[in-house]
Amino acid sequence: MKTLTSTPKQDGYRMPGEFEAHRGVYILWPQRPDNWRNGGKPAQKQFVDVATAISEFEHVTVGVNDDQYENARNLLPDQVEVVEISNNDSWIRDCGATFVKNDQGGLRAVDWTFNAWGGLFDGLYFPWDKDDRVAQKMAEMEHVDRYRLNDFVLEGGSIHVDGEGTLITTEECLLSEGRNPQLSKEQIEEVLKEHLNLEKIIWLHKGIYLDETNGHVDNIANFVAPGHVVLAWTDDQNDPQYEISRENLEILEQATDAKGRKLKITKLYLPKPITITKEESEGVDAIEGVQPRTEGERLAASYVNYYTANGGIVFPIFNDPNDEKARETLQSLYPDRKIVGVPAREILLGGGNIHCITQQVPEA
Ligand code: KQY
Repeated sequence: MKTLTSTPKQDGYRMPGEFEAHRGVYILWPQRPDNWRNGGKPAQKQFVDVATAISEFEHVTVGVNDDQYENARNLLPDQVEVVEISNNDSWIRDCGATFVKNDQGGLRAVDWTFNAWGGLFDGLYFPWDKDDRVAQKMAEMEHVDRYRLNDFVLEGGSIHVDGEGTLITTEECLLSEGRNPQLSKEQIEEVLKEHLNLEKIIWLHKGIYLDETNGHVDNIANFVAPGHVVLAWTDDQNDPQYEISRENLEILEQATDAKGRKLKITKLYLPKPITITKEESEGVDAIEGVQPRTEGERLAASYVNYYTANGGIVFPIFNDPNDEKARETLQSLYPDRKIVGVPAREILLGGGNIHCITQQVPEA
């Protein structure tokens, strides 16, 4: 694997939309007891369910730390590949590689700097050195060259692209103090355009209320297809989420994409607010410098945090009346894909959801 000094745009590589064909997907195994309750056991069960659901559609590789290899191998079904990939926690959407491809069958990895969602400013844990090496290891395993950005912090969950030159993100995250405070908004745009081969960036204001990632876009909006965005929504005007979603709707309604198209927008209704129980809170080791899990705290639950697989959509369900409504909406958005709901409260308790624990490798 070579580390390249050019940029994907210079070399004719672009980031495809998640709805384009995949070679497979990576997941990392959860275990840290200061993020996952009861030593990660309940979360591991739901990661197994997610990996199993996705494996119906495409090849799944699960990366684990050495001390969990045997446990993960025993719990995961045979069709899921299990390999050792050292990590600090299990959010491969954020620490993993972003893959770019060209029209001649070429595939490469973009390896951003990862600092656990804000580094020493407001990051969620320390250290994050193993996480920051995950993208390089993925490039090695996929036998592709990589672009490494030592001076630019980015998580994969903070961006979505349409594969035709447009990216959506949030100001709350990309302009946050803990990422790239030395760069202006215009300079950040330039880095993204150069490394993902883009012409247009649509800036939403904020992500889901109380999202500990500083408002990742992958919890609030996604491209269904070029020209079509799904947006997390509530009609409850007393919910702080209402104003956030309404502002984003206005931005999307006024936006045009890289091809000059107006966007079609579909609302995906949120579950009712979900909070941490006493038992859940008490199951997490309280460690200084790590995001606390306090009883009664509201979690950033959203159906938008789904994974688009080859021929399928795997989305989180929360034992909520809106689970069924979400399934219907997703089925109408993706008539040719099978819609699979997986109970995901344990993943939510760790601070993210199904999209956050996956990272696809596009078909070259
Ligand atoms: O939502 C994500 N993309 C990651 C959440 C990280 C939470 C760490 N506790």
